[in-house]
This record gives sequence, structure tokens and C-alpha cells, in this order.
Amino acid sequence: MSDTVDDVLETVAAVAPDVRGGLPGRRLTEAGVENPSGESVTAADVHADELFFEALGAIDGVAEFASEEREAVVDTGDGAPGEGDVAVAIDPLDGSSNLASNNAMGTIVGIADESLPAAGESLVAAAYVLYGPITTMTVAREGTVTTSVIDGGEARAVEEDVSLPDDPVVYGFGGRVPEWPDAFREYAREVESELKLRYGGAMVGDVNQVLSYGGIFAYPALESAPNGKLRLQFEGAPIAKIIEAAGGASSDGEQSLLSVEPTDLHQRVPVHVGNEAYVERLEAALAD
Ligand code: P6P
Repeated sequence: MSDTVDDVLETVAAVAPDVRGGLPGRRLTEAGVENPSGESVTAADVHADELFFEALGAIDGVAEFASEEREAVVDTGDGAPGEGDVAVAIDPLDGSSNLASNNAMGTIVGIADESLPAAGESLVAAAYVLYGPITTMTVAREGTVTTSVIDGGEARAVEEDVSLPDDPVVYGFGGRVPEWPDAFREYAREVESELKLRYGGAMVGDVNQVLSYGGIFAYPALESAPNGKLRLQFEGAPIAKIIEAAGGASSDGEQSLLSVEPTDLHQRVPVHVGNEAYVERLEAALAD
């Protein structure tokens, strides 16, 4: 299985430049459809999804492929996840609405050794690509986090054993303040008095701020959306895998995102990730 995980990560790095290269021509083009989460899909989302599906689905050892942009899991191999093969869950272009404003976007990948939808604990690796000033890929595997620069479709490691800084500096909270439940709003007021706001509207960019400077990112439960906005399979679990491997913590408000029971491929989950102290305070605030 380890070889297949290598193949998946190398393929993500190889495809990323083509995703980035396809952005300019698709800057303001809507695909005219909605994804399974009911969100409008851009031409850039479709392009990224097709590139990753074609490349990852062709890997021997990848038995299942699921995407935030596709209704159902696609069987792509003869094997089965957990019996030597893996399942790949991907958000091909996270934060694609940032394309219109030319801000950071990303790709998020979870590699599981059980069939999808899979519990976060079954992730054998997770990664995100950040399409920022530099294209980087951050990978959690075997309990450690590595950040690479993607250069010519190859990942060149630039930071090994990445860990959250001990002294948190930034926070970023999604959703609108009037939509936050009272307990979260009170917690946010405390955090705002302690940390600096860094919120860019693409989870990968905002989480990378937290991984770089320490702090907390959340897209909490909302009054109108008790499960929040972000998807467990394609955003919450893989990002939690990375942040926890970097010495941080994650929570749906009560438990690690890696422990959340998967019930549906596109299930949403409140997401809170960052330094353990801030996650613990969050859970205490919501428990009161
Ligand atoms: P809002 C992008 O659409 C996304 O799924 C995440 O990448 C990001 O954290 C969040 O939604 C942004 O949501 O409500 O701020 O536009």
C-alpha cells in the first residue's frame, strides 16, 4: 500500500501545475451546474476534477475515487480499499470562488484504507496543495508532516516534521457573525482579543496560515446550518489529519474530526482546527 500512497502523492504533484495552468482561461466561467452540496460549480472546478480523476483513477492500487464535485464514489480498480488498495477522496479546487478575486485556492486529498465514505481514522495519508505565490504541497503521513515546493510537477521537500508554532498568532472564522451560535460568538470575542484575523475564504490558504503561524481556523455550526458548511470527507477529515500530525487538534465541537462517524459521502461537519489549547477552549465553550 505504501507504494500506492507514493504513487498518489506523486500524481497529485504532477497534476497540480496543469490545474494552476488552467485557471487563467477559466477565471469567470461558470459551468452552469451545481455540485452535490448545492454549490455552483466553476469551469475551473470541472477542469481540476477531470484532471485528477483521469490521473488518480489510472493508478493501480486506487480502488475508489470520490470528489466533492461528483455525486457518488467511482470504482476505479479491481481491488478493494483495505485489502492492499486505497480509496481517494478529493476536493479538486478548494475555494474556487477565490478565482474571480485572484486569491489563494487549493486541492485537498484524503487517502483511506477503507471504502468511502471513510472515517478520518482510516486515512493513511492526507495532503493539500496550496496555489499561492508558490505552489506547495503539505503531506501528513506516518505521523509526520512534510511541506514541499512543487516544481515542474515534482515535489521538492523544503520543510520536514512541520509542527504548529507553540505561540499562536492568527485566527480565521467562516460564516457570518449573526449566524454564529451564542456560545461560538462569545468564544470568538475572546479569540479576537488575543489573535490577529487571517481569513481568505479558501480553507487551504487559511489553514496554512494556522500551520505557519499557530492559531485556529474554524467554520463553525451556524444557526441556519447546524453541521456548518465544510464536508467531512473532502475538507474536514484530511485537514484534521494534517493538523493533528503537526501537533495540533481538531474538533467538530465535541470530538476529533477523525472520530466523526461517516454517514454520507457529502456530509457536512463543523470544523475547528489549530493549537490544542484553542480547540480545548472551543469545546469547553460549546459544552457550557
Ligand atoms: P465562505 C470554499 O468555498 C470553502 O468550501 C472553503 O474552502 C472555505 O473555508 C469556505 O468554503 C469559505 O466559505 O462562506 O467564507 O465563502
